[in-house]
Amino acid sequence: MAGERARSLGKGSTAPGPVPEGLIRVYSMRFCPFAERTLLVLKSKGIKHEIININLKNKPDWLFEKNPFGLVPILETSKGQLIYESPITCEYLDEAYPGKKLLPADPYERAYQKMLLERFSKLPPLAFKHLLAVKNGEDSSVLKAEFSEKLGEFEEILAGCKTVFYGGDSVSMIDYMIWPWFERLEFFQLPDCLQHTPKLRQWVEAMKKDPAVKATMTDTQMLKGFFELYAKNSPEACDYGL
Ligand SMILES: N[C@@H](CCC(=O)N[C@@H](CS)C(=O)NCC(=O)O)C(=O)O
Repeated sequence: MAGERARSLGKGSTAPGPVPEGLIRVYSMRFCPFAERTLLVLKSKGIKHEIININLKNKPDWLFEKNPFGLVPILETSKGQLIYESPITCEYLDEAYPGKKLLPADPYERAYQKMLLERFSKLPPLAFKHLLAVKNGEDSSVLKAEFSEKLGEFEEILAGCKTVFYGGDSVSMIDYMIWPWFERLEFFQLPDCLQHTPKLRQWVEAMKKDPAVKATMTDTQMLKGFFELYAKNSPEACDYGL
């Protein structure tokens, strides 16, 4: 029932029991970029965790008791505490667990990363709309131009940083928060968007060397196979490839 490659729990399933002491649970979905943020932080900090995959096309009723929005990711602690919304789950993990801190200690630097994340939040809906437009055979050029323009802002910001990553010369929280959408550029049919962003291309190459990134990468063909089913509302979508 638990594990990265475990089949998802759907309607009619029993909610998993209490989380064992010394472990944190993440309710996830194998292809979800938001859940990937949480997994990146769990893996980067070496936090012992168990993964419960959720069937988002046939949701268990108990999912809404864990998160009123009915979305993943959700964290559950051994004390029964529940934490949802990906940036909040990641900040929680960074604060609650020892080891490498992913958010900067300096209040301005922390605020800066959160402002960047807010700016980045315009990109995922655009990427998704672009994918749908291509899939439906519609003209996607305006969406692509808008996406590229926003990406250009992130190129300029990185050039201004004069470091490999957005928070310095090692990976920090903001890099993990935005990475899942860069990993999916080909899936979103936007691979050539990096053509005019040399700094971002270097950043992507540097990110690919990060152990947490390596551990969470999903093959584009798998993503495409998943999305074919997801777009048709198939209850098999979330278990694609298992
Ligand atoms: N704002 C949320 C978004 C999470 C989200 O949209 N997750 C998707 C999966 S990628 C989901 O649970 N979808 C189920 C649905 O839309 O009903 C976060 O950052 O955690």
